[in-house]
Amino acid sequence: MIAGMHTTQDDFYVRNHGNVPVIDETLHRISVSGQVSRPISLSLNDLKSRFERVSVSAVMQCAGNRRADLFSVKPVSGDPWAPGAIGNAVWTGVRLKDVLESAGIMCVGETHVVFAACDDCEAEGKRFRYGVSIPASKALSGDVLLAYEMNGEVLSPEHGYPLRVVVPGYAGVRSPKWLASIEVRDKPSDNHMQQREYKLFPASVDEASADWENGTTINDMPLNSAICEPNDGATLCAGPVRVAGYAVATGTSVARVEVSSDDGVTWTQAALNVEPSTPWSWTLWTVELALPEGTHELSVRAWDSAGQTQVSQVADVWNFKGYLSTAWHRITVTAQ
Ligand SMILES: Nc1nc2c(c(=O)[nH]1)N[C@H]1C(S)=C(S)[C@@H](COP(=O)(O)O)O[C@H]1N2
Ligand SMILES: [Mo]
Repeated sequence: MIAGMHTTQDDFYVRNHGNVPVIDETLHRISVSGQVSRPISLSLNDLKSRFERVSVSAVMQCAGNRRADLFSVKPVSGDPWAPGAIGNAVWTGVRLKDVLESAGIMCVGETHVVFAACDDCEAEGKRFRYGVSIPASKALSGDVLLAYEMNGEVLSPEHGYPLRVVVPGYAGVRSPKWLASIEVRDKPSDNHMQQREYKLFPASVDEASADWENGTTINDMPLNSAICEPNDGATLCAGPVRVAGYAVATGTSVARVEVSSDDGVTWTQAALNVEPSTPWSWTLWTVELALPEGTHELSVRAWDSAGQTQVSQVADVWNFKGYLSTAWHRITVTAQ
């Protein structure tokens, strides 16, 4: 079920690689260092009083959203997310751009903005603090926020209190919660989260053969859509059935959403509900299908403003880490 255009904090999925740190907002400082002419250390109060307060409505989604679908081909590692590792919220805070500019960011050649967080993670027998990076070009785009509110409420501990990064359009992994520091430098973060997770490999590669230097770093999220209503496996009354869900595009916009009950032979176009004045939100859609008695497989696919669509077969997007599961979303329902 999608309750509405914006997902409440309580309904919003939570993805934590480590603990939920307990942070005293009055003592917490965020440092900005590296290739800057004026390294700074900011309290939450400094951020709120020195920089413009701005809001951006944007989707947060895990690169592993819809991973569960990939298991039908071959097992993958990671949490078997259904289509619910996604939400849309109004994020409020300050522009990362404004903070970087006040520190005097120096971009010479390839430049990255490296974030470190406060949570302790563990992988390959090592403990480390969560950290990732984004290219400076994205960091300076104006829509990337250091956010302290979600839907007008103070961030809850699970969603990153007191401060998180929100990188609209990028995979959730690039939006660290419990932000501790920002460093500007000439290469991406050395952190395990950047180097050994959230990289895309072809189907022929497995855990043992993966050359991590050559995997594609997942930043921008691809076109995707999913059916949220009815539930997979539901039993319904035969006749007109309301089918609803979301579609999401980054960089482009959702132009069309279609639902099929005959494996893509024919399609019915859905009505779209687009949030005005933000390119980073999801598009909600609904359609009414007349379903006769029997068992039906329903599929959805979206088209974007560049005329691209989703592939039909899960096998075409399978990868051993289970990222970017974007084939047509299919559910099975029984009408009686
Ligand atoms: N510090 C920190 N930030 C993090 C994570 C984390 O484990 N630690 N998980 C990331 C991942 S993989 C995702 S998908 C999003 C999820 O954000 P949410 O839990 O607020 O929905 O947070 C990202 N930011
Ligand atoms: Mo994620």
